[in-house]
Order: sequence, then C-alpha cells, then structure tokens
Amino acid sequence: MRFSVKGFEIHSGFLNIEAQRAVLDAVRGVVAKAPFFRPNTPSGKPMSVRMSAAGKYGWFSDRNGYRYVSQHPDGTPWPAIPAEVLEIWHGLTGLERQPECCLINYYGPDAKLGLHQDRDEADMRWPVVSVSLGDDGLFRMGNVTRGGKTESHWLRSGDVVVMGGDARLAYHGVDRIRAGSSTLLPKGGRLNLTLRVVE
Ligand SMILES: O=C(O)CCC(=O)C(=O)O
Ligand SMILES: [Mn+2]
Repeated sequence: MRFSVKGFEIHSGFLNIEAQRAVLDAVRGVVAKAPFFRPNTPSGKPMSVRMSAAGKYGWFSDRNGYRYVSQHPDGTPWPAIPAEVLEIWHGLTGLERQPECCLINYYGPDAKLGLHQDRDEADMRWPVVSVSLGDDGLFRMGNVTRGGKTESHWLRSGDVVVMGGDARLAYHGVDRIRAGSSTLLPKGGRLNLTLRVVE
C-alpha cells in the first residue's frame, strides 16, 4: 500500500539481510560510543523510545524543549554517521549534500512514538530518509496539519522510507511494534534510523 500524501516513498526490502546486518553492526559501533538514553518530553514525561545519534547533531528533548544538540547527554560529541548508512541516503536521494544527523530510535515491545512533525530542521526542502531494522512497526501517516484521516502501514526490517515534498511536514508516528516478528536483533525490538539535513 502507498500513502496518499505526495512525496512519501516506501522502498520495501531495500536492504537485503546482509545489508541489514552490515547496518546493524555499524549502529552497534555508534551505540558503543553513544549509549541509548531516554529523553523526557517538554512536559517531563519519559519517552518510551530510547535514542542515540550519529553525526554533527543528535536530537534531544527535555523541559527546555525539542532541539538538536552537538553532544550526547554524557558530554561527548556524537560518533560519525557510518558509511553504510550514508550510502543509503545517497543511493535513494541522489543528493550530494550529506545529512548532519542520523537519529537512532530503539523501540522495545511496548514503545511507540506519537503523531508529530519533523520540524526542528532549518530547511524542509531536504528529505528525511528512514531505515527500519528488526521487528515490524506500525507506521501511521496523517496530514500536513493536525487532525483528519490517517493511513497506516507496517514497516518491516530492511524497508527504507523517504519523506520529501508534502510528506516532509506530514504528521507521522509509530503506533506499535509486532514483538518477535524479526530475528535480526537477538533481544528483539525495532531500530529506526532517520537521516536529516539539520542546518
Ligand atoms: O520509527 C519510525 O519509523 C519513525 C521515527 C520518527 O518519526 C522520528 O524519529 O522522528
Ligand atoms: Mn518523525
């Protein structure tokens, strides 16, 4: 199924199992240096998704709001975005411009991400590329303004999504994880990488 919002592309099975393992290994390398943490929403509630990042910027949230930061909460710079991940960006977007953030989300069996827009970046003309690994995640897409009809699609390990055009500012989120649907991650769960141009 395809979402009706223009500019939303799903590349189902873009990464074969070897490519998924290679990206997973690269992500493990990042997370060894920049361990997962659980941000609080601006209202002070801990998010159910665990996060880390690679690149010049990582995404962060606390009482002071949602924002990009150049350091992990432990005070160290974020590791570089792995070449395997940059290759996906360049392969699908054809852009010379590099993303400055690879946000890494880890969803345990009960984690979810509420409907939101990605709007902390300076220039929304650049697309967002999102890579799914591990358990299936039920992705929901709405409209450019809050409310109205939404559509849902299960994203599977190896799927890559590009959100550009109208879809770049469309509301989206992850309603639930189908625990045990993939064996890629030995302890289960879902990893999602989102690549973004920030500046
Ligand atoms: O996990 C996903 O598929 C989406 C993640 C997302 O929307 C985000 O990190 O902003
Ligand atoms: Mn998002």
